[in-house]
Amino acid sequence: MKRMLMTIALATALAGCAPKGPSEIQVAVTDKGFEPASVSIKKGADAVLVITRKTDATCATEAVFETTGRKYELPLNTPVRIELPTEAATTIHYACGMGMYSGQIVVAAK
Ligand SMILES: [Cu+2]
Repeated sequence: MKRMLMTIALATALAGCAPKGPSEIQVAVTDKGFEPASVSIKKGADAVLVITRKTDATCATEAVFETTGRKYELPLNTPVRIELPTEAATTIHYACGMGMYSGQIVVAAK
């Protein structure tokens, strides 16, 4: 019995190594702003937005989400993971603190 439990524990640990979880949408902050500025995902998709600021040349050091008002600091060269609500088909807008650079995520119905 003990051996069986250990086998199960091992199998579970191994399964944990397999790549899974939300799909990552990579967006970079370059001297042109958010790139790509528009990305599309499917409604209901398990997705996370990963923003990595790669330049110090712009004021886009944070991302502010229009609908939620939530603000995410974007430290240089540090991927910042942002959970995306995808229950409804909508367009999620975000921008830098001053609204000079902006991006959007289109949650498409199909
Ligand atoms: Cu700005």
